Amino acid sequence: MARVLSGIQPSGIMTIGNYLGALQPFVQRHATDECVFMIADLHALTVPQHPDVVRARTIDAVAMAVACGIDASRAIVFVQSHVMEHALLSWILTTMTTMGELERMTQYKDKGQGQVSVGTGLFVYPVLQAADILLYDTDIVPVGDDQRQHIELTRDIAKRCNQKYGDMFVVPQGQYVDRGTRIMSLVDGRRKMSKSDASEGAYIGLLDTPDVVRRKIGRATTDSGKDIVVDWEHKPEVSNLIELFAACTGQMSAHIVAQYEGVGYGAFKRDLAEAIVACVQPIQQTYARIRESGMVQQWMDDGAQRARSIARQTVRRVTERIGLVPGDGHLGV
Ligand code: AQP
Repeated sequence: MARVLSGIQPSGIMTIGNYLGALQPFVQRHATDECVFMIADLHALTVPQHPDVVRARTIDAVAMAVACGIDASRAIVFVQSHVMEHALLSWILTTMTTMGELERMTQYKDKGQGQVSVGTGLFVYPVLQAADILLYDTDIVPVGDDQRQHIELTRDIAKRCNQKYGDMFVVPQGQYVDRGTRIMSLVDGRRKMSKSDASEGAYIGLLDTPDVVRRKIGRATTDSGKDIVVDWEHKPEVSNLIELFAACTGQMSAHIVAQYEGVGYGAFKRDLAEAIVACVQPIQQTYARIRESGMVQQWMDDGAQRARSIARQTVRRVTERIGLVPGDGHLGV
């Protein structure tokens, strides 16, 4: 069985993009792989956050991950800050990473755009991400193409450490989702749909009511034409709506295109909105039941315990190899 690690930042209500691009494919791996799913609260701190909001969103994210189908009794579902080994290994790996490597990462530039000053957390977070992955001897990391640079950095760090200290880490493989599972913003087809987008109209949240879904899709950007075709270069917004329709219904986009030939955007959007409602409603019902059940704390505690037992073995191996002295209760030994 391969060990597969995925995660999500509690930086907002999860979107249909998070579900179709990350959660749903991850759930499908339960049968074949050993699945580890992390709520990346330490990563969420890399941009300014209100403490109450981080707290609430972390709990929401655990509940939502389970509502989306992650089985907390099979997969290890945990909150990153509950396993302190992440911070320890992250620091150790920081000492093995160069400024040049981090300066080449484009994500911190994107996320820091428009900010008066960029926090160092945003700059070094690829190292924390490397620690998240290497801590669990992860074989496979399913991610979007935008994460390719970070996965390559993780692999470079792992290989460097293995060369210097003997086999210390499993070198992970990135598994990249294709375009169809990358959902773009409803107002700009060239930008990814994001849960922290300042404009609520840019995304479908998994807790959006049917009326909100209909309104957002009704107002989604199209273009002055009327052809419903996939043409990412000239019609990115329409292409995105077609892919979203296909992903929600499990159909091929070519089938959607054939079905809506000559119909016009209005009828297409109405049907798309209903397809989205049908996709998110069962998740919302399960989510409501989970919140009533009061199970979230138990899942978090259980997940942290299981995650910690793996993370500690890795930290023990690493600290021993690099020369840190074991001590009572320190370094997970
Ligand atoms: N639009 C998307 N389409 C497909 N997959 C997506 N993912 C995110 N957006 C889309 C996938 O969701 C997982 C969790 O991502 P994350 O929360 O760690 O960070 P992110 O990729 O930056 O997601 P967001 O929603 O855009 O968050 P914010 O707004 O905080 O930056 C990842 O597997 C990601 O590929």
